[in-house]
Formats: sequence, C-alpha cells, structure tokens
Amino acid sequence: MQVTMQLIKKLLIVSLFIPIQLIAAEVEISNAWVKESIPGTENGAGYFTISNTGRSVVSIVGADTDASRAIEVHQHVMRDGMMRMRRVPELVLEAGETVVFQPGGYHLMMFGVKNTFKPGDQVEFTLHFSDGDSVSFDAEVRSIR
Ligand SMILES: [Cu+2]
Repeated sequence: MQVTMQLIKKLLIVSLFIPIQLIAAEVEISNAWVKESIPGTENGAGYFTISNTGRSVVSIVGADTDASRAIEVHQHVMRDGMMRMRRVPELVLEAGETVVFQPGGYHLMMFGVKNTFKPGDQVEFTLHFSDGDSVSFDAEVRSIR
C-alpha cells in the first residue's frame, strides 16, 4: 500500500511536469533550430514553428535566451529593392494560426552570441506573451553547409 501511494505520487509529479513546456499559452512549438555560427560574426538567428492551439488570440511580445547579450523578434522585409530586417514588437497569432520562423522571414535575432554555435549544440529560448505567460523550448544548432 505504502509503495503504491509513493508510486502514484511519483507518476503525478512526472505527469505534471512533462506537458508544461508545450501547453503554456496554448501554443505548440516544433522544429526549433539555430543557425551554426558564421566565423567572424557575433550575431545569430533562431527558428521554429509556432501554432496557436487555443481558442483565443496569442501575441508574442518578447523573447529571452542566455546564449546572447540581447535577443529580438525580427522579420525580413523588402524595402527599396533591398532585403532588410525589422524588429517585430508584437506578433499576433489568431486561434488556430501557425507561423513559421525561417530564414528570409521571421527569426529570433541574437546580438552578441556568447559561445559559437556548433552543430548539435542546444540553445534554450523563452517566448513571452502579452497575457504574461511564457514558454521555454530547446533548439538544436544545425549546420548551414
Ligand atoms: Cu534579424
């Protein structure tokens, strides 16, 4: 009996911890990756796919990482025939909407990368939402060759 109760407690703890990363703010994050560092640059970019699986609007208002001095949500835009980047202060996802962060589009822009990103490294990111919620996830560094 004693053993059974302990086992149930353990199972409860495990089941409480596993889903937290994915269900906060009712978003799902997948395919998270970071570009391998380009020698001589101190900036980096992170990518992922985010789906709003809830019934209400979710809005990304910021990001955090320990891997760089600063981080911003960015988007590539064409202006005067030139590809430029701009900061996105708020990215709104309607209920059911999926947004793909990918090269040439949305990205997590890292300024002052502390350690060179090598393929296979893990980088942790946290996204902050307008309702005060946040979600953390790991991204794997991928080779760009
Ligand atoms: Cu950028």
